[in-house]
Amino acid sequence: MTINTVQTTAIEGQKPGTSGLRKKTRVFMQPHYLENFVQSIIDAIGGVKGKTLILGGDGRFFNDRAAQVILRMCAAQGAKHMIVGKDAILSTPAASNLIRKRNADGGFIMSASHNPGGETEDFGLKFNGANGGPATEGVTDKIFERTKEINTYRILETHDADLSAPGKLTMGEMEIEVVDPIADYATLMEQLFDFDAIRSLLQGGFRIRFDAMHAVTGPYAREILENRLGAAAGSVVNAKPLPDFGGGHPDPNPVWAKDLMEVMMGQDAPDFGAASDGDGDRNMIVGRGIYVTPSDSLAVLAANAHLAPGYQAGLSGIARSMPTSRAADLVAEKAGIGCFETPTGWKFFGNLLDAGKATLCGEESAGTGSDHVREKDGLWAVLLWLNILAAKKQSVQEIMQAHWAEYGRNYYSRHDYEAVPTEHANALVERLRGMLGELQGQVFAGLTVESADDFEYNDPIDGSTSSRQGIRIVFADGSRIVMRLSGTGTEGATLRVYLERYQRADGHLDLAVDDALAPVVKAAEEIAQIQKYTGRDEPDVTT
Ligand code: VG1
Ligand code: CO
Repeated sequence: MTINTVQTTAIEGQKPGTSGLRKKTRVFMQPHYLENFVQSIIDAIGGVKGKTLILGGDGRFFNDRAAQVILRMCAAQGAKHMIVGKDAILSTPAASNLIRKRNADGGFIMSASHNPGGETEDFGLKFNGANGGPATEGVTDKIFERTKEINTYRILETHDADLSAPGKLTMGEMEIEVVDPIADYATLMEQLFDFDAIRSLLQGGFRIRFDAMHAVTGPYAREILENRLGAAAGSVVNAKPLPDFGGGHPDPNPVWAKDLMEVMMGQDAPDFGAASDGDGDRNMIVGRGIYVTPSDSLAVLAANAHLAPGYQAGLSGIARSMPTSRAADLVAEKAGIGCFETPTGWKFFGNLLDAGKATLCGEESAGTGSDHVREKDGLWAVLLWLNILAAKKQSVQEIMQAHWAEYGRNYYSRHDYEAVPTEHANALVERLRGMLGELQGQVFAGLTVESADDFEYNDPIDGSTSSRQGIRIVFADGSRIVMRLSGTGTEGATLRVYLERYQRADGHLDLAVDDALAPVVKAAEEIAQIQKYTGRDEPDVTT
């Protein structure tokens, strides 16, 4: 076996975004593309010599080839032990759990998450640190710097490792341990939740439907929901992971999980519906006849988490990404616990979780999680919901109504304008930045601007600052507009417009969301001239 040192040249555009590097699969398949990026990660973390690392991915097209390259590069550079999911598959939360449980130095996760997969779609790679969480901004900056100067990488010349069954192998001097991707994760879930109570619920006629969207959670959901908890066979649908996710967008929202929405809104709907994304870290929650926005879901989970054994001591605090609605803040305030507002992306929650400042975290994009791992976790959220439903013996609808009656309701929606020419999207944002100083006191669609800024986050734990994290406009009645550009897309720019309007508990709690938000939508258009800059009359996706 020979270690090859391969000459290469820096490749432009290898800057990790909100969650790792995502590109068209064919871009990743170009000569040296993946290798350059992997070497840059290895260099940025000070090498892998003697280290133990986790490797897995969501099973999308090129997952299998990329895994062999990463193994050969780690073997060439002295890694001691690689723990790999069977067939190089691990959901993102399962990978995070393995890093922590096995005291690994970090892990590679091959996924572009909610982005579509396939040879003509997207691929991605990210690195998580020893705490199990996404590399911090500091580390991703280092990786990017390294991609700009790299001129060689090292790789072992050898056969593919057989990852098709659990067991131990070697590659050069490196030990490879192939593990069952589900077992440790399922055990962790059993420790956190009251499986007996959930089992009684499910066996007492409570029907569920979990849509795995042909992505990585299918086998996890089958094992946990059907095999261990006794949900009726067939409760998990689209359970077979496919390299192209069956041609769909594995993004659990009412638009891309349309089938599930139709079933849940239809006649004889199950009591509870849920879906997860490509890599299993997102969740969508739907009750019979009621969609729960992710922001509301975070608030409800926070208010009721103590009903699950793993959280019975209560929460130390709650953290949410800035564009997520302020529903969780109201729960934190009432409970007298800490409340944190971070930039978009799970990497910003890691320090708060490590320091014990927050127990639950969430994002409006259907990501919820806790300190049990350092990633958002789709099935975890589903199980916490089921645990709460079992304990409260109420329907999803009743739980939501009671929640709003206690805290008031944050009507919320996100409008996405996808594949907008980058210059146009940048021009819109630049124009807004230039206007921020003058907005206060101005009236748009009857709403008076109380404050306007470009969100800057000062990490309370490590003191680092992340600026330009999104334009935030708050109105006197508590309504809010946030605008930012996506950091996960692979084509042009995606403008995300987040809209929120609060109604107090004694206000209107049962408006149609569109009606409730109409003035905020109008104000957003007046302020940002979205139609003019994007050339669109309406958003491509509304969630
Ligand atoms: C999106 C979401 C963000 C999430 C990120 C990764 O980022 O808005 O909340 O953390 O995806 O999720 P952006 O920059 O496109 O808005 V996942 O499940 O795709 O890794
Ligand atoms: Co994901």
